[in-house]
Amino acid sequence: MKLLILAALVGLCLAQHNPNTKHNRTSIVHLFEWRWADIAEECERYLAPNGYGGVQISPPSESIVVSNPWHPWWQRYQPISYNLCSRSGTEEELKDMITRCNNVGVNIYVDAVINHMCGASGGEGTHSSCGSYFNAKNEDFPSVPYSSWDFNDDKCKTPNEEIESYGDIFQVRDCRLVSLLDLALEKDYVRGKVAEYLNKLIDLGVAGFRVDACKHMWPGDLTNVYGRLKTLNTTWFSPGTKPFIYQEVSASHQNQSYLKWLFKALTQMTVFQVIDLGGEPIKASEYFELGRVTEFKYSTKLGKVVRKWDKEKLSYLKSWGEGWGFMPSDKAMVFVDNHDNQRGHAAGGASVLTFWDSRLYKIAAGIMLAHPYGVTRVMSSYHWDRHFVNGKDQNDWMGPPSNANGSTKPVPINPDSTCGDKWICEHRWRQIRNMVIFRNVVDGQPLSNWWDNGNNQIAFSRGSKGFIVINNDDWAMDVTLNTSLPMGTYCDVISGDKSGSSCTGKQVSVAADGRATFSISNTDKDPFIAIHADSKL
Ligand code: QV4
Ligand code: CA
Repeated sequence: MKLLILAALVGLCLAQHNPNTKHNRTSIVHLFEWRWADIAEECERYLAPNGYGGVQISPPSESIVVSNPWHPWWQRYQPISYNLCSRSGTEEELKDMITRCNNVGVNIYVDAVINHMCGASGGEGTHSSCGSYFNAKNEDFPSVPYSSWDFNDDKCKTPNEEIESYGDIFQVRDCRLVSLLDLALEKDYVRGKVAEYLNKLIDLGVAGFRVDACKHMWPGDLTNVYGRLKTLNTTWFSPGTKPFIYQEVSASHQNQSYLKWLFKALTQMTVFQVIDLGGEPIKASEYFELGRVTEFKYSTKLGKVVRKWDKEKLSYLKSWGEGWGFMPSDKAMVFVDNHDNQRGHAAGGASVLTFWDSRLYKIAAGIMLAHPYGVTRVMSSYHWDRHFVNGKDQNDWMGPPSNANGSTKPVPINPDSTCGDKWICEHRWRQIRNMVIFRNVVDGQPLSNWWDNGNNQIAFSRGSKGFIVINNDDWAMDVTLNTSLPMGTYCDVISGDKSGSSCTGKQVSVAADGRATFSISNTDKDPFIAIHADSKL
């Protein structure tokens, strides 16, 4: 019996569902399109001191370089080889970053693009990030090497090799996603090459992978590839630790020009079946055994609730999580927005909140980070010039701040600790950073003391470690609530910071019986208050 329990525990510790974060840190930040050199600095000067557990980096593999449009961010989702030079830097810089982040206890998670290589019309030549030769038409990628034998062409049954219907699981997995040459992951050779790439990164010290486009790969093929992975580098992780794996299984794909989409939708009714989130035959649950899965419904629904669309209210969050039809918490990776849905790519829709709606965005991030559901990922974006025509952003392709030759600019840090040069750095916003710390402090504590006004004022505690109160109604709130926190004066980490024995924001005094009075005006800069064990004065 004892042995069985031990075996179960070991199994749990080894699971690929565990982010392997250190020092009780719980959240990951996606430093979208950041250079390796800047990430290394950020780990040391900001992420470690502020309790971030890890960084999701943009794909480090060699990719195509697109010049029309001008160096779009999405070129990095079109691999040319598994060489490690990219728009974010050289292999040396990548190694240096992984080492320096690990040395301060911040994990690195790699965005792994293994479903495909570049698009069929990617041309030929050396317009690739390490300068490797390739020929897309002949499916020739000599620096892997892959040749036409290594792609799914024969398996795909559509006339032009494209995925035409998301209602057909064979098409979704064996045909091309927006013309991207689809790898034959059933082949031992291809599996071996992909595993070799991932293992090289494991040797360098990464803690896990965000696996791109998992819906387009058979779970059986992924089982095989993951089965070939090494355990993590013992310089930084305990022996036998498996890489953390979180798989991108997004809901429907709608990345076509609106007219093209409308035409298809009208001529081929099947398209309608796949537009809604969760309406497709491929289910996220097929991937649960293998690792965590991105819960896109979380992002869409949270946006609706905070925007109060579709008659949604904050009080409905009482059953937030599985109660909303989301996947089990221990399988979920959650986020307010991601690099796709913040710019209208892929699933999510208009409700998704982003830095463009900063006040509501902070409320949403606050809810996500205070609530126990899932592993949380904070988005860190750059600004681009949005230009809407008929509801579609014509500039959704725009890459990060860059120099005239297309190279990515560094991230400058202003004296007030915000970022300059169009880097948004949501992860440095006081309200978000302090809620990341809140989540670390309350980790493992149950959600308790739920309170709501039946509308858009809510509050809850996490055991006796933290308490959050939100007013998203159009009127002021003045309530006395049970917090379960020990008696004392606490610094509200949303309106300010605790510094030494004083507080730069609102103060909350909790009485001996655990009760405290909260006043939040609907016109407050940020209409919520959060206090926790470490913000006690
Ligand atoms: C276009 C047409 C095709 C045509 C082709 C040929 O759309 O119909 O056949 O030209 O000329 C880019 C362009 C896209 C272009 C394609 C190939 O935007 O217009 O096809 O390149 O040249 C990102 C972007 C895509 C981009 C892709 C590759 O979002 O726009 O395509 O990178 O550069 C579904 C999936 C999900 C996916 C999501 C976007 O199930 O897995 O769509 N999400 C992930 C990533 C995402 C990435 C990919 C997958 C692909 O998060 O960022 O797509 O790796 O929901
Ligand atoms: Ca595929």
